[in-house]
Amino acid sequence: MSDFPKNFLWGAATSSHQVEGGNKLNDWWEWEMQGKAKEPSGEACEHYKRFKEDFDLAKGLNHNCHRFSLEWSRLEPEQGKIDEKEMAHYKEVILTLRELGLEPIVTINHFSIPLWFYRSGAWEQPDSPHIFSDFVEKMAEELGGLVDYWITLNEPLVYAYQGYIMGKWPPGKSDFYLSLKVIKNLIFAHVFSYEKIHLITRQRYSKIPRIGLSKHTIVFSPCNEKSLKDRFSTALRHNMANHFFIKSIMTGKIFIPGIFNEILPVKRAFDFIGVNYYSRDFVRNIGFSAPKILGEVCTLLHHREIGKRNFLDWEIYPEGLYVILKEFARYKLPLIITENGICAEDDNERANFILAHLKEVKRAIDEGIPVFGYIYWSLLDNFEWDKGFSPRFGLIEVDYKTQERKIRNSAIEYARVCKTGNLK
Ligand code: IFM
Repeated sequence: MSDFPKNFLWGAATSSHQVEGGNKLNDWWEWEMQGKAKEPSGEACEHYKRFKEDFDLAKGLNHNCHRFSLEWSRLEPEQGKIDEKEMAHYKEVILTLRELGLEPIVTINHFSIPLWFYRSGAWEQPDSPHIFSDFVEKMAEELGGLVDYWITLNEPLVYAYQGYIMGKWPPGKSDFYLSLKVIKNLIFAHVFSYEKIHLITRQRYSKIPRIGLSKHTIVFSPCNEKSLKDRFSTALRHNMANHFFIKSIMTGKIFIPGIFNEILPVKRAFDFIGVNYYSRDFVRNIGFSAPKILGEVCTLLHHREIGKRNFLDWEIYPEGLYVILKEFARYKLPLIITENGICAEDDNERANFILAHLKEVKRAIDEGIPVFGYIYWSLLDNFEWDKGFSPRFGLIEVDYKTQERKIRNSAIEYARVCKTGNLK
């Protein structure tokens, strides 16, 4: 008997810029050409050409869904002009998935943005939510009949954090208040898109779509349990990083004292929430003025000795997934794990990682939390943004010289669970 609910979605994810190759018209390509990433994405996994072969492999691994993203810069290379050839490409991608019996879970924007949008101010521009939702409207018109599950944005806070606080991703800025503005625009962008997809799909296709976003989550623990200051910053950071974005959309209000008090056109603009979960961080208080009050991530040795770490040095902390699912139950919405994965040189670690995290998902489900799917990150080894190609997250190994695919053992172990729903 399966340990998971009937019709549970099992699969893996990719994102356009990380696997397709040749995405020359987006911000990342320019950033890479300026030598600001570890290495350029180049042809990546050539997934743009090889998607059929890759989906056949996913089917052979018993997946029944697949999450991928549309490349905005291919589809709208110039503002307002949809490229029909690219539109046909993504229709073919979706139809191929459908023919194989893989439910397409379509992310509309997974970080990379067209150069024209980037150069006119990206998500800083006050008009950005409208510009994005105009694009989304066209996607709903074209694809609404083929897609049931939409994810408007992938990890909007990660985008704002890496691009506007850490300066490690385009546009390479370091300005806390600007990052808040970007976050506000991303919230509006999601809400406008939610409304448009619903309207168009209902009117044009007499269908009710399911729309969510993929929220990056992370568990935070205080550096020193006994320090009230550390505990305070930890709680604040935990709340800001995990709940602020979702809570604003749920309540229809963006509120940060002295900074924002904005009302959204609707409340609860979600049909489900996608949870991306990888790890835990320890937090140390460094002051009480903003943004110091959110503390800083502590990398002291004693934390590093607690648990195992992945290739990128992130702690492997399966219980954190349970913690997050329990907390997200407060939103009273269906939940799906849209990303969970490990980059590891030893593939046994991947198999253990998947099973350990699935046990926590089952624990949450057994306690009544409505999780309806698990999507591993990633189907293929791929381009890990500023870190280049060295981190290997894939169920399927990619030889970047020959583009040969090799199914890892962990993929076979995961395939057994996808088939039987059984963790033993
Ligand atoms: O590769 C990324 C992905 O693009 C977004 N979520 C986290 C993954 C691993 O870092």
